[in-house]
Amino acid sequence: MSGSTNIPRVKAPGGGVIPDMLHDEIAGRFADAGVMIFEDVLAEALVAGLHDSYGAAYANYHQDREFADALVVGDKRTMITIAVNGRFNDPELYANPTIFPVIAKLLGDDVILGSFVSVTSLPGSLDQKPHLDMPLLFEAEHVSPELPSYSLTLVIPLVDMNATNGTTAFFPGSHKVIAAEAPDTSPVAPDVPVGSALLFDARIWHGGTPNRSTAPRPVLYNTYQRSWFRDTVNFMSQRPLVMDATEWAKIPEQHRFLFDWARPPQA
Ligand SMILES: O=C(O)CCC(=O)C(=O)O
Repeated sequence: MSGSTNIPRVKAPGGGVIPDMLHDEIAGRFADAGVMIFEDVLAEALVAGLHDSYGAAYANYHQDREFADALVVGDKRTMITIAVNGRFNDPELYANPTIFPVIAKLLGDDVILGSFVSVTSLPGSLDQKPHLDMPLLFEAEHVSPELPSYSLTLVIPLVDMNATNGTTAFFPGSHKVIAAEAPDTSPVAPDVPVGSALLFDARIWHGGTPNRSTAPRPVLYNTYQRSWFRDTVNFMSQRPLVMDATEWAKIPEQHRFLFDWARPPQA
């Protein structure tokens, strides 16, 4: 196991963006732990608006059953594709000025946004089995811990992630270990309040914790990938990225590269 047993937290000085000179150091700390929390990166009002838009468009998924276009990822827990439109079509979300430079440092400048979804746990959901979101890249597993990151997920809570609503528990450093199951240690289950966000490496062991509240707990899950990498296991029955030509036109030129691979017809 690597030296990391906790989840590093990063806060931009004065609530601004992180100076360029610190990106290498932050990327190094991320590479060691495989998970990192970025504090106070989104205005609470912005997240409240996203929560409203999410509820208006996706409440029909708040049922304990299977859907043709969503994935059950655990007990009362569903992965839902969120269309990049309205409030969700916002560079603060997909190219956040504090977090994105660190993502680009870790994945290279030709990084893409591979999927844009929510994971929503319903009241009464149980612990999710610790897992990796996808199989390791090479069958010769010993190769994997040596590799730099190739897929990172940014979790943006739409309600506070905590022991009541449910959070995601991580085994820091486990992305550098070859194992068929999660480490035999206690995971770290962080509080991630609305306005903060959490980044994790696809190779880290993790699992959602129970939702003990009376309301659904949606979190946005933006997965960034090196341009050559595709997730071949989680999107068998739903599209990873949904965006029509009108929304495409609203993406500022400098961020188009994130979406180019999924460019809609007529865009
Ligand atoms: O619901 C959560 O907090 C974690 C979800 C998760 O890890 C997954 O669906 O892969």
